[in-house]
Amino acid sequence: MTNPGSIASSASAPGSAPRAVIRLSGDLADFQPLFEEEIQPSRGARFVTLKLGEIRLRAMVVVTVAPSSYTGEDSVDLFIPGGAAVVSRVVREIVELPGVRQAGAGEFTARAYTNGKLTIDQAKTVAATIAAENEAELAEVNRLMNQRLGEKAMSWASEVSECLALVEAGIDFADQEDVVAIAPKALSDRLGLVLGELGEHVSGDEPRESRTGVPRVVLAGEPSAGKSTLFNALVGKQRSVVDEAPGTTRDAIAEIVELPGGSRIELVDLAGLEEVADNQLSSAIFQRTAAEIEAADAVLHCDPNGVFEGELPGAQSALRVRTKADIPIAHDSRADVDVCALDGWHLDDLRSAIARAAGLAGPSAGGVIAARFDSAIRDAMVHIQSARRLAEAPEAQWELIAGELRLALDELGVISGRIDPDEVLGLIFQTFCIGK
Ligand SMILES: Nc1nc2c(ncn2[C@@H]2O[C@H](COP(=O)(O)OP(=O)(O)OP(=O)(O)O)[C@@H](O)[C@H]2O)c(=O)[nH]1
Ligand SMILES: [Mg+2]
Repeated sequence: MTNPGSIASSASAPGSAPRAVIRLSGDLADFQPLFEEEIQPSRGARFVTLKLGEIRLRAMVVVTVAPSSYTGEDSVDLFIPGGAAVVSRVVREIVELPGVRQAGAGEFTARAYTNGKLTIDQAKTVAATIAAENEAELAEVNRLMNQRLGEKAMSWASEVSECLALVEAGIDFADQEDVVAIAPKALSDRLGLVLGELGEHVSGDEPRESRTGVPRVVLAGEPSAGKSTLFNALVGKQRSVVDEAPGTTRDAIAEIVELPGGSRIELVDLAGLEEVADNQLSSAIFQRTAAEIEAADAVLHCDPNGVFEGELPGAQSALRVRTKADIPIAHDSRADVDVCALDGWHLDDLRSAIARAAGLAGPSAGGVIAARFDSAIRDAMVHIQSARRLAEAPEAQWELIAGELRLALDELGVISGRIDPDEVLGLIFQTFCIGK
């Protein structure tokens, strides 16, 4: 996946800032035409002059030299004034140099991996940490990494390879009747043990079918949390009644909302969740609201205090939204997104977060990796199961068993990272941002 050549890209966030960082990696000679001074392959920071056509720009560079740089290649970090126009001009000048091109997403880290600077697990952690958009996602990434799946896959793979070696030995000595490399029963037992362990590491859910229809996203929270105001702001019209009195919304109100990337959701404004349902009507409203929350594809938990205490009905995890963010709070907000529906502050961030929560924005890095590993484990289990069935058949077909075990090993190799990691790498590095 890594094309050779020198690469460059902006490594700081888009938009204006006091300073921007542009990262270069590859052959220093390729970058030399950009500088008035000669760039020596020696580690350290120095001031240089950049040649941008007629313009001269002073900049600071930090040079790191192969093999001790991040990528394992000669690398230069350029610190320049952070105006958007300056940054794009400098990047354009660099990528137009012969031998230099714009770095692809995750390419710096991909190079670090291929040059032996990072293990696959470390590269995945970099990817996942960058991509994790909220604490819940980060926790999921950590859970995944802490399982040390790579190491476990290695031990499963070594057990399966041992079985395979014995089966192959049996095939090689098939003409010598007294040599039995492994008895079918012993093979079946050993494979049974591996299957048991694999089964513990596969997630309970079958891979999710692609969604049909429009995901339903509900606004939940205490009365007067500002749900209806937020609903109207996202819908773009005064559809739901807003009032300062709590308990204004009683029935669920739904509208289709378009999100960034063109995906659509059905946004549902709900009644506030009261602590106590004190009469029959409010009890009925509570039941209806709880049912809506439980059935939703994504829940926006609205709390103007940013505290998010108390469970929502149903075990759903929710996106935490601090509403009324124009009103200061005396403590840190625990929200995933802080918004003000009155002036639209952070509503774009909220729209993107909704798309992700509703599963519309493409999987997160952690999710991609988890899903790929999960399917590798499932596939390995399928092959080991068929090897086992073949071994238990009255007439064991050793060639077929060996074939199944080889396929199982290929799948386990995806997780342990030892065998052809291209596909996994591709998935991982695609989830990176450019410049990392
Ligand atoms: N300062 C400020 N006030 C807001 C904001 N959003 C809503 N409010 C006010 O908060 C009050 C309640 O707003 P609603 O949108 O009706 O709240 P709700 O959660 O739908 O309330 P119920 O339907 O009763 O559960 C109204 O007086 C709104 O004007 C905000 O972003 N900032
Ligand atoms: Mg309301």
